[in-house]
Amino acid sequence: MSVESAGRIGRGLSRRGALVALAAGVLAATAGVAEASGVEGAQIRAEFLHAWNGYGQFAWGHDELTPLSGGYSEFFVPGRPIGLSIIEALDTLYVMELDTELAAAVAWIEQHLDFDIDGDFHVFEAIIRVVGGLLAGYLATDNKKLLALTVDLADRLMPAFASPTGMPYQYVNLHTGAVSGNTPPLAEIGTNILEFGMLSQLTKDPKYLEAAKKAYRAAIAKRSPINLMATNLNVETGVWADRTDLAPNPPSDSFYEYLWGGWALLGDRDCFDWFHLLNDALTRYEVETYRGRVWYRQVDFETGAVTGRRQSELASFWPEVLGHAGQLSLGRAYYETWTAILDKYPVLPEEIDYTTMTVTSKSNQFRPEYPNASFDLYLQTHDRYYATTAWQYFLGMRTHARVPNGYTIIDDVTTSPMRLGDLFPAYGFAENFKYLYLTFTETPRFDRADFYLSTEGKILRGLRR
Ligand code: DMJ
Repeated sequence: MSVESAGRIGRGLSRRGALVALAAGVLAATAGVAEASGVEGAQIRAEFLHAWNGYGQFAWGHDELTPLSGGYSEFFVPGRPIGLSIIEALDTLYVMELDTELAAAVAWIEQHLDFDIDGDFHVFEAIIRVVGGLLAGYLATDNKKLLALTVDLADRLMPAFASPTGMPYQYVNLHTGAVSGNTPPLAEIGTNILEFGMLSQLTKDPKYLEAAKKAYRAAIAKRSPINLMATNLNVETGVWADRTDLAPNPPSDSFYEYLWGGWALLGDRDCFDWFHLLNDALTRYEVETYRGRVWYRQVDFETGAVTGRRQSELASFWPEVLGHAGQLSLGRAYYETWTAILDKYPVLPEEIDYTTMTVTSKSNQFRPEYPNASFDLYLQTHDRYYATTAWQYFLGMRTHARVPNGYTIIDDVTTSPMRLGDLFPAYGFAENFKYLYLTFTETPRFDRADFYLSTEGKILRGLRR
C-alpha cells in the first residue's frame, strides 16, 4: 500500500458523528456520569481514530509518529522500520470493530514485515511490543502469517537466553544472533513468560516457556535472606550490580507483574509461589503511609533500610495486580494515591518525591499505567469510582495531549499550557485507548469476565471471534 492511500485508511465514525458523540460526552462528564453506556466508548474510539489517522497520514509503515513535525521515527534500529505502531494496534483495532483499518494493517504486515535485520534489537521491548502484538493480532484474526512471523521473531531472540545463567542479554542482532548488554534490570529479565508461554502453547514447542522459567528461576535465586531483590543483575556471573529494591517502580515493575501473570494466564504454580514470596516482602518493607497516603519506598535489599522516597508514574499500574492477588484494600489505597496526584496534575508527571510532593521528572510519555489500573479494578469490582476516575484521566489526556495530527507526549506537565513534546509512542495504540474503551464498552469481541492483558496491553486471553 502506498503512503498516500494509507493516509486515508482511518474512518469509522464520521466527523459529524464524532462531534455529536464529543458533545454528548461533555454533557455526560459534566453530570459526573461514567459507566458502560456506550457514549463514552464512542468518544474514546473517535479519539483513537484521530491518533490512528495521524499515524496513517504521516508515518504509515514507520515505527512511530512525530505529530508536531508531521514526521516519523524508528524505534529499534535507525533506518529500519518494522511498522511498530501497526503491530501494536492490531487487537485494539479488532475490539473497536475497526475492521477496514485492521485489514489494512494486516495487509501491510503480510507485504512488508521482515525480521531479517542486521541490527541490535532490544529484547524486552521486542517481546512485549512485537511478539506480544503479533500474538494478539493472531488471536484476533486467526491469520497464520501473523503466527509465523511471531515464531520467526521469537527464534531470532532466543540467543539472548543462552547466557551462562539463562537470564537474557539485553540486545540481539536479528540477523547474526550476536548478543550484548550483560546487566539488565529485573523487568528485562522477567517480562517474557506470558508471550513465550502463549507461544509454547500455540506451537506445542516448550522451548520458549522453558527459557522464560529458567530466567525467572535464576533471578529469584539471587533474592536476599529477607526476600528482597536489588535491581540489575549480571547475566553471566549472576552478581547484582546494585543494592536497591525499588519495585513496583521501574525498572523492576513488570518482573513482578509477570509473576502474577504466569499464574493467572498460564496456571504456573512456581510463579504463584514466587509472586507471594516477593510481594510479601515488598508489603512488609516498602509499603508505608506518608502524610495520609500509601506509597512504596525504596529499600536496601539485604537490610530493608530506607534508601529513597520517590514514586514513578509507571508504578501506577500496580493497584490492579494487588487487586487480583488478594490485596484489594491496599490496591485501592495506592490507586487513591495516584488519583490525588491526578487531581493536581491532569496529566501525571513521570516522577515525584512524595516527602515534599515535588515533581522530580516533569514529562509524561503518554503513559497508560493509571487507566490500566482503572480498567482492571473496575472490571474486578464494578465500583464506579474506577470508571469515574478513568474518565477523569481521559479528559486530562484529551485536553492536554491532543494535537491536530493526533496525540503527543508532554515535556512539562507543570506549565500552563503544558509544554508538548513531539512523539506518539506506539504503545499508545496498544494501551491507553484500549483500557479506556474496554472500561466503558461492552463488545461481543471481548470477554469482560475472563481476560488477561500483557504489560503492553495485548489481549492474551479474552478475545472472542
Ligand atoms: C509500556 O511499554 C509497558 O507498559 C511497559 O511495561 C512499561 N511501560 C510502557 C508504557 O509506559
